[in-house]
Amino acid sequence: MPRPVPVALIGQQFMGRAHSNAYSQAARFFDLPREPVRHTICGRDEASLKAFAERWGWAHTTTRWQDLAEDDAIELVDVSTPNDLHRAPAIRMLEAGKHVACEKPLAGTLDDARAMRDAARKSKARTFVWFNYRRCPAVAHAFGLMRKKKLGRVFHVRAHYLQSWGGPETPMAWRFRKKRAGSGAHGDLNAHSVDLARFLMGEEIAEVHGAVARTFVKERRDAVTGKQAKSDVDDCVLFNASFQSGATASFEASRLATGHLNRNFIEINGEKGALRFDFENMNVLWVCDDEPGPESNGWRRVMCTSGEHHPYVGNWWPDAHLIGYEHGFANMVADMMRALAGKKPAVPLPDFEDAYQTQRVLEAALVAARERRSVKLSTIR
Ligand code: SOE
Repeated sequence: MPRPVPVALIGQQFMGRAHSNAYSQAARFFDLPREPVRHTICGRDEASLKAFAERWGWAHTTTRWQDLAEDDAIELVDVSTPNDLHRAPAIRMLEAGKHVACEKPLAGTLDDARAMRDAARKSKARTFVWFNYRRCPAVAHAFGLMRKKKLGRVFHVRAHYLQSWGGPETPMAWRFRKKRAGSGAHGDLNAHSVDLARFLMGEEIAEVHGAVARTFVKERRDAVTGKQAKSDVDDCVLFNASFQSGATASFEASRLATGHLNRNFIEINGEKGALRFDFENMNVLWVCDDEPGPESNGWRRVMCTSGEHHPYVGNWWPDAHLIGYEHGFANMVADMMRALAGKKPAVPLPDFEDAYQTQRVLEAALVAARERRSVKLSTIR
């Protein structure tokens, strides 16, 4: 039996469920050098915590995240709280010598993200950030093609993450409060796109050339009080950027993109070919190259469902059987366990240092929008 990794998870909402499921599935499907054990679930709502623990297989519960730092049995703490509650627990856990896995974006503000990055630098513990889409097999396969330089010199990166659930009828939630979330669609969705773009390109963004941020829905009904409350985050942010190599990049995140549900889309155009991924069809990677010969060139729809050829797939079902949203999280748990055993993950895992670079790009876009100008990343620290 591989050495266990006792895990504590803070948060019992959407991500609390996604991560609980991943911790319970990973060791069933992967032969892991270390295995996650669901030790403690931490949440503020005591009334629902016991039922959550029972349903998702957590052995212990607590309503105080501070308890986790003092519990020697816990090795990895997963921070899956709203963005304003990442910094304090993450830093405290690192100081206590625990490994930390934090939800994205790393934080609601660049200050918080920097403090977390600094704490990680001082600690011997490992850090991970849940940029889950890196671990869709089609994206991980694209990463392999990019590392093999299949596209040659890259000219363009085109990313958008479009949702449509944020209309005026959607009630108030922490995601619409700047104090809690830091930003709206930007930190929620552009964070994923910027991470994917940096991950696939293997280089940093050097400059943001201009941005627009807009809040269309300024008030929402508070489901508890029934009163109108201020919705003060962006509903969309669009920006243009350059990579260090000179490749251009465009980003658009919106929660008001009528007709799109969860369109996490990225396309890369290079001198020898192009790649395209869309999460709404997540098992597919579109590839354009000159392989068939000039008479048949064009986009090929590659189903990334071959255990032999595509990362992670061989751990799940027989070839050609599709996987879904939750598998990306389980794939990430498998890679975290490999990393904690000193082994290589299937594709690189983002840590606090890496996620801080994404946060700098997000900040540069906000400055560009506010001050209506270009922003060099070297000025954002
Ligand atoms: C909601 O906008 C949300 O769940 C994001 O918070 C996730 O990060 C994204 O993966 C899907 O949409």
